[in-house]
Amino acid sequence: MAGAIAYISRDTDGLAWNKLLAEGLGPIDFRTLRAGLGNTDDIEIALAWKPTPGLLASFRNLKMIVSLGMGVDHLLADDKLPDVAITRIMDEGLVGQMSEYALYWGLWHHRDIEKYAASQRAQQWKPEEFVDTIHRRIGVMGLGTIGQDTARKFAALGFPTAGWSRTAKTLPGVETFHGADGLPKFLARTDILVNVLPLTRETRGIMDKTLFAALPKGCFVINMGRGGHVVDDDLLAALDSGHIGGAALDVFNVEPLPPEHRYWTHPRVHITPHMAGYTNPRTASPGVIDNIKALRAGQPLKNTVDAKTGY
Ligand code: NDP
Ligand code: OXD
Repeated sequence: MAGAIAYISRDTDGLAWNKLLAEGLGPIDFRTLRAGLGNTDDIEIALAWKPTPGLLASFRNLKMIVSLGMGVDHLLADDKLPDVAITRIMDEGLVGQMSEYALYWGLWHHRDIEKYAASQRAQQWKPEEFVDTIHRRIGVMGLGTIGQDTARKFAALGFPTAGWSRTAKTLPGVETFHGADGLPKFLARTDILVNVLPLTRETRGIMDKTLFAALPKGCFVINMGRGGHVVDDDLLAALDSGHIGGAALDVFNVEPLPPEHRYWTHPRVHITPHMAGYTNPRTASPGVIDNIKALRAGQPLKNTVDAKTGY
């Protein structure tokens, strides 16, 4: 039998992955952190979500790390990460959920649902001022797998939609901006900002007072990238001043969000517990199976991660 596949996650037992990988690969030696890894010299492949720093370096015969999240900052934060191939899941189910999350909050804000809920509580029949869809400008920061899907879906609903990326991109129906020079223009035309950047050296803290000041007054912010993108005090100050109209936050600098954090009670902050996109083994496993087969056949891998850019 080929080398062992280790499932390194404290969140779930890995049974679904074991079943799906065995269906795709035939008999496998599948180990889990929860049940015990046995002799770690046997481990050839590690499927990992937030591994303890240094753990992967102790697997002496490791050949490939598979990130169980589409984000890989949890791996690259480990300064002892072994020098082996790093790939990430590519999960169309997760991508769809992420777009749903952005669409939900975007439409919730656009259609004033919170005001109507308050009117209902007061038993008031009170139509709000109408904003035409063609006048509500959506801006998606990060035009990768998730950002492109999100931008396309907003554009399909008729919202003027733009995206911002590191390198130049063309996306039908979506206005595109890139690089530091493109950021101010992108922000100035954005009424609902969706962040779905990866967390890297360059993007950490990018959502700070300068960025918020460059957005039009009343802009609604949706963060489903990473908490480390946001300077929390700057966001709170922008919300308190009314410059930022509201924020839907799925990810935080510290998770779980500490009980004393001001976000919990802020009237214009909406919190979800890092649930915008769940890794779905059913939709994520085919790409992982292909990569395991490719690794064992000495063929090129897909969905590789560039440790230099950090994504
Ligand atoms: P990709 O790697 O496919 O795309 C990243 C995008 O960000 C690219 O368009 C890239 O530009 C752009 N980018 C990277 N660095 C910069 C920069 N310095 N300036 C401008 N743009 C930049 O990522 P995904 O779409 O797959 O995922 C994005 C992130 O979403 C993940 O890293 C993760 O943090 C988060 N996520 C959150 C989840 C949740 O449940 N909340 C679930 C899954 C993911 P270019 O195209 O030029 O390379
Ligand atoms: C991911 C996540 O990166 O769930 O996939 O955050």
